Amino acid sequence: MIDKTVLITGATSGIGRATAILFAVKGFNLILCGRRQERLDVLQTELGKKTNVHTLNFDVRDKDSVFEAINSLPPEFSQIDVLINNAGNAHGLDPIEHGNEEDWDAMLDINVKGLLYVSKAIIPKMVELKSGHIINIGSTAGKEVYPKGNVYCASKHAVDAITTGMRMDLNPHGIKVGAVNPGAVETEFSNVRFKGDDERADAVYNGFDPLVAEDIAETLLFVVTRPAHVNIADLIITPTAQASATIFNKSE
Ligand code: NDP
Ligand code: 8X3
Repeated sequence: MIDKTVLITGATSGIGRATAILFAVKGFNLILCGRRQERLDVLQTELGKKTNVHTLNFDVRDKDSVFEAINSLPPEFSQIDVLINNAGNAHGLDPIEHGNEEDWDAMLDINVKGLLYVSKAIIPKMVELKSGHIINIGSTAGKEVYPKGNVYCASKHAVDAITTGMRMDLNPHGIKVGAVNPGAVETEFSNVRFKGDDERADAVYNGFDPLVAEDIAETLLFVVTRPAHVNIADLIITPTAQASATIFNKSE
């Protein structure tokens, strides 16, 4: 058992779920968050056989729920050593003139403001203890903009800026801050973006080998297990077939 507690948002699917599974095998204490209770229950049962697991059900958009959930942690889980801000999604892929305002709200509220609320609930204790590690899941979409990506890219550019700002502000307190920025990872991401249109979602990954969630989980394990004097500030990871947000080496 590793004497470190890791809180992962968006642990019910994709990157967060794969990270929870790998970190459980490695013996980290885990606080797993999401909105889908039945998936949290399965994680609690399965991963609870390997390590200490506590689950929290809240919507990161709901500020009060975020603070209530994190403040309700039992004493044995109340010192969070590592925060992985992973919850997020794209909603829609439309030119700006056809953009759906609800999609815009969702992306900015979840990917940006939700990340801030969760961080705000956890940072004060890290500051008090003068230790901690925050890893924000950004994206290649936070490094470059692509056609129709407008607001999703803006939300991930915001994550990029917030990560840099957090690193500067938390530097005097001995807290590590960094980002992991994946390219195309085959998860439920595209199903959410295309609102359950599986055919359109699957087509995103046709003709090349995308990353899988476990690739990002292994990367996060590397980031978290560096010695105390080493901080991975910013890391981009793409499929070999992906050269930029729009350049893919695809088979016909
Ligand atoms: P998934 O859709 O598979 O997982 C998203 C996770 O976020 C789910 O666990 C979901 O849980 C949680 N989530 C979504 N909305 C909320 C909310 N309002 N409140 C609380 N939790 C929420 O996608 P990925 O695993 O791919 O995405 C994880 C992160 O990686 C995101 O930040 C995404 O932007 C980023 N990313 C993904 C890439 C990809 O190609 N897949 C590439 C680059 C970055 P629940 O529904 O149970 O609440
Ligand atoms: C997810 C990667 O290229 O679909 O952040 O925006 S992309």
